[in-house]
Amino acid sequence: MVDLKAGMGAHTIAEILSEPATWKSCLKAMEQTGELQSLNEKLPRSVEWVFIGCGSSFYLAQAAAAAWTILTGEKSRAMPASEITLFPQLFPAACQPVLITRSGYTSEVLQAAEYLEERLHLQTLAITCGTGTPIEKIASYCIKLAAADEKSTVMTRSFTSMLITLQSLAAIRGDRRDFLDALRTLPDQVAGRLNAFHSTIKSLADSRVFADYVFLGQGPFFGIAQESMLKVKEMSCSYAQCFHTLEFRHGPKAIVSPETLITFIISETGFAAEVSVLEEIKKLGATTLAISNVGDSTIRRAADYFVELSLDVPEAARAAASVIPGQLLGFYTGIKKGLNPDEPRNLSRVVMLETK
Ligand code: F1P
Repeated sequence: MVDLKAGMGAHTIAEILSEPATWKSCLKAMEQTGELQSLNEKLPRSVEWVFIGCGSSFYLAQAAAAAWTILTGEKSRAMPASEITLFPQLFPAACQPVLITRSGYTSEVLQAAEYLEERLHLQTLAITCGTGTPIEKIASYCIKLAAADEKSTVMTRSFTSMLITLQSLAAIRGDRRDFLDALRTLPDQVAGRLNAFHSTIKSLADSRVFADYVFLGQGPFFGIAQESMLKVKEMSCSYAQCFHTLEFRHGPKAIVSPETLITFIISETGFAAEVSVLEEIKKLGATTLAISNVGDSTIRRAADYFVELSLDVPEAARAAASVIPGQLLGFYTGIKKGLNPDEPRNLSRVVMLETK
């Protein structure tokens, strides 16, 4: 499917296209160990859940927090790990902290974990794709998804696999049997759609490079829009921004021109309101990409490019699949600009800070 010059980005594209199979392995591993059920029994109820991370893992925390409240009815929020150690007064003392870190080595996450365990005496839950990592030693509980670990610097299958695993825990906590059953069907459904996503996004990226990439999403799709923005920044060194869809009218639409690609990750819940922003922004002359589970004539008219997810699962369960077009856009725009998505400029796979 993918013919790349000199293996440029070979790890990243292989890991993106391996997502459905990786999700299947992670879901199976969780079922076999039953660790999510036992965690659900051990972890406190009726407290706020605070999802914590850095970079992609912070945007994952945003998507996970939205899904947590939708599936359990419990309060939740997302915070970058640095906020906990720099402004501890902003952290809710009585809560269940969830530390998200692909590598298990990120300094801000380890510092936050030590502070929460040792100073606030909270039993933290960590989720990681690493094995034998420092976070495992600090956190009280740790979910490990070794099958989702990656060679590439940027997070792709680790992001979606950790999100789906946290959604599974939320569905168990919220007694949402239907959601768990739906998640089990997601890998095969997405495997059947991947070619369509791939060819639409590759033809978009091959057609042109934009001066500015904007990603819009609401609810459980805002964190997904954030992560899609980061993928385009990291892999193609392009200028990219993210907003809540309806917030785009309140000022940011001033940047709209044919040089701006505006990507709408459209929810089912806010469909009418979000599509009316798409129509308005198209009239202002933007180039538009719409990602939605189903498309109607309005979307097909107002979107220059359209990715129809067409997944038979509840809305929140579509979050992981809806980030794949952004991953592919970042990848192919990087390739088009002659960059190697496996080695993004200025980036390292893990941010480890010197301790003063
Ligand atoms: C994740 C992260 C990535 C970023 C870069 C540096 O850290 O911030 O999001 O793309 O690769 O690391 P973690 O999840 O390993 O803590």
